[in-house]
Amino acid sequence: MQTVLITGAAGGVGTKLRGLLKGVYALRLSDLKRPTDLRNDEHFVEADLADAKALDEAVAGVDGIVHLGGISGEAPWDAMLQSNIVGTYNLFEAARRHRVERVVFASSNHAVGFYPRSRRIGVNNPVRPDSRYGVSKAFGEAVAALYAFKHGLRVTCIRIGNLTDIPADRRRLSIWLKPEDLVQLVRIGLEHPDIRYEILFGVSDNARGWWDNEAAFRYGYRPQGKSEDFRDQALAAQTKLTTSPIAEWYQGGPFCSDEYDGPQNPDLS
Ligand code: NAI
Ligand code: 15L
Repeated sequence: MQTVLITGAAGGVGTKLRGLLKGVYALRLSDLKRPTDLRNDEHFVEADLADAKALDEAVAGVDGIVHLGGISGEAPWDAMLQSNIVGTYNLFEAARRHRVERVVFASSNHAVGFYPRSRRIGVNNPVRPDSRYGVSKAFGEAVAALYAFKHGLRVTCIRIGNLTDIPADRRRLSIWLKPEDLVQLVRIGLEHPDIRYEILFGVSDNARGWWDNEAAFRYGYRPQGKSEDFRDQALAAQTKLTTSPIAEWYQGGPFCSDEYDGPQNPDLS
């Protein structure tokens, strides 16, 4: 059985994955803070991603890494710089030093948030980050490519839409990711023999989807989640939200409208 390190294991996605990957891999968990529900049979290593030395203990001896750790929304630059930029660089550098073969990087839809909802995009469209957070994910995808092509790691970047049990609102009807579908994508990244460097979209089989996930399908991804099954709940939740024309226009939603001081009637290309 492969030994797999999950960084950010105390977070929302990490907590789901810990349960769903139990028995599939021998898991090692890492985070800034110990998960409150850590069981006796789980192996935890406390490490700040910004501390290269601390990462050594977490990474040594693993076959693969699922890198979820870091700031998961918009934040001031200094914090983003340490956790997501320095932290992600340190993670890949530790993986190289310890000869870890595979890394799955949790990227985000916010690396491409400034595409209008009317456009269908694929992984060959240039990044259009919608926030400092989105910039940090575009950086992570670039570092991942460097370590794949220069140092021989096998790396999969998953641009996650939104992982929840059910889609939370109208925008999430387009980007929802069922937890079990993320497991499929993670397993492709950790096991598929043909992976060198890929960007895949972390999205379920949503009728309102915006992303061409052809690469994922080529690797055998068969998403089971269908957001339309939850349409009524999501649209009911939407009526309680305050939103704005910019947030509604772009795929990144509020990440686009927060701090926005560009044209109020942007070129809609
Ligand atoms: P979360 O915020 O719940 O968990 C992130 C974890 O990373 C936290 O437990 C935190 O303590 C840890 N962390 C933060 N800075 C750290 C540092 N410097 N060193 C070590 N650990 C640190 O986030 P969530 O929702 O679990 O997301 C996991 C990953 O997936 C994140 O990278 C996020 O950007 C990405 N993602 C998540 C999406 C979602 O729908 N939840 C959507 C798109 C991307
Ligand atoms: C993300 O990247 C965030 O980590 C998550 O908390 C959600 O905000 C998600 O994107 C989203 O776009 O809904």
